[in-house]
Amino acid sequence: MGINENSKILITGLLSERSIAYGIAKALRRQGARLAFTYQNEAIKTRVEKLAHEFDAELILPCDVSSDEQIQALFDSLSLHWPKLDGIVHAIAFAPRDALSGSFHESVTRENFRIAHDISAYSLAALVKAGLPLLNRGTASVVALSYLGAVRAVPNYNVMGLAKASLESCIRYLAFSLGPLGIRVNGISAGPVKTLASSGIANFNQLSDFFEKNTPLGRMVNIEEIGDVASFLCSGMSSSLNGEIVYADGGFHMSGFRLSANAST
Ligand code: 0WE
Repeated sequence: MGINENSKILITGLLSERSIAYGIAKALRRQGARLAFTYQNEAIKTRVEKLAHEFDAELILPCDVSSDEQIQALFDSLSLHWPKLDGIVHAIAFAPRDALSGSFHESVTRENFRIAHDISAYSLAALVKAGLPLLNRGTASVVALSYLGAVRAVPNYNVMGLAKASLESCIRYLAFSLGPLGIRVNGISAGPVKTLASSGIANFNQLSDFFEKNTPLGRMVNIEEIGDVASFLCSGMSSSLNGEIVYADGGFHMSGFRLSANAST
């Protein structure tokens, strides 16, 4: 008997076997959850379907979160198979690539600010708003993925940091307004993971080297570990957590500095 036994959970953001959504699906499935997935567009449909089948996906539905119509259509279709839903996992982020390199003040534009916030932050509110009629009162749980760049200035992360700050605030406001309905909303601020989204990012290797050398656990976090945290947040094991941001980063965020490169000190 797993901690998510028979929970019906919608997972967004699955794109490859390195996606954080993949690690979350694996953990939730292992804990007994029943899963549905979204894919952004026809170009990635078959790819996502193949991955989703590994988790015995019951539904695989299109949803580009930049479209209100597609978000509504997602829950309309979902409700035909699942009249009720126990959780939503938000694992979607996007900023135009040129926004994610160089100095913030030079790379920021009105347009890349708008896109980053629309896709990475507003989409959480939009999904929860449209999915609310399906979410089980008293037990449902929403989980979204954030990153330290929301609360610290990280080189190159730039306008994505502002969008993650907005996402974290959105988590708190949703937690506040849905708490009385017994629906919880929490976030996971994960350490850096090499995914399709992060590969090819300027200086990502430098960033992960620095992370490994400076996080107390001395290693990267993997998507299975992030999945375990998500499974916990989706389960009744976390019934008292609401509006929380859980750092899955081996202690990186709370560290001041270290005195030597020796892993034992
Ligand atoms: O949130 C993220 C990355 C999200 C992301 C990635 C891309 C790459 C491809 C959003 N938009 C795009 N747009 C693209 O065109 N992370 C937490 C991973 C990440 O991304 C960084 C990081 C880290 C860590 C970018 C710069 C610096 C650090």
